[in-house]
Amino acid sequence: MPEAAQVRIVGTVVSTYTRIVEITCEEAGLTHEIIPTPANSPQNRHPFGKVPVVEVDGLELIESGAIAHYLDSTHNAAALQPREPASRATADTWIAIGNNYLFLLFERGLVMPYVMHRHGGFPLDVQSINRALPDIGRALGFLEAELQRDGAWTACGFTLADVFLYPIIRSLQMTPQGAAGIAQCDALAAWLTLCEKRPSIRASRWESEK
Ligand SMILES: N[C@@H](CCC(=O)N[C@@H](CS)C(=O)NCC(=O)O)C(=O)O
Repeated sequence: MPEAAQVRIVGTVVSTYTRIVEITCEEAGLTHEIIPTPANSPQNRHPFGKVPVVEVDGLELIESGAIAHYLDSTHNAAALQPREPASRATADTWIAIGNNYLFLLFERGLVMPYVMHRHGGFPLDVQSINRALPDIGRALGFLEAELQRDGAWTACGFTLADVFLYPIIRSLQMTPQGAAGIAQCDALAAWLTLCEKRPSIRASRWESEK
């Protein structure tokens, strides 16, 4: 009988946050499987109807930040978390920026309108897109300036900051306006290309990227 995966990821298969957990598992060398479950279905045990919910080590965990820190700390010698407190604060700041501002802005402004159009057959919500484009442009300008100045999100190589920011920014790049905006950001585009060389990023590619 095949051995059970060490990590069960209950969530939608094509999801930014499911992918964040997948990348963390890949980095930690943890076997994992996705139990396809829509966010707002009765089977989903997240109290606020979000995905993913993760089962690992006899625990049930929610919230990608808590999940990623747990997996990395317990199964990867915290290799994705800077040891030094100031650098760790920088990594955590980027995770918070990704979760609290970038994800919501990109998801509502471009990613979901295109998902609904391409996969749901709905007319493209041009109004929402046009409303969000100035803020998305400003966010990309901010990210580009930070990367131009520092060369990386932290001074500690590939960290959880990269794990969180990659799927958030990559999903934006998969929309026409997102791709055009990112193409104008040399440092950001180069960082995405660098991430794509990493086995954990390649192993977690969405079907639409293959
Ligand atoms: N704070 C949650 C956010 C997770 C999240 O927003 N997941 C999205 C999928 S990528 C979701 O569940 N969306 C469904 C919804 O909001 O109804 C976390 O960090 O895990």
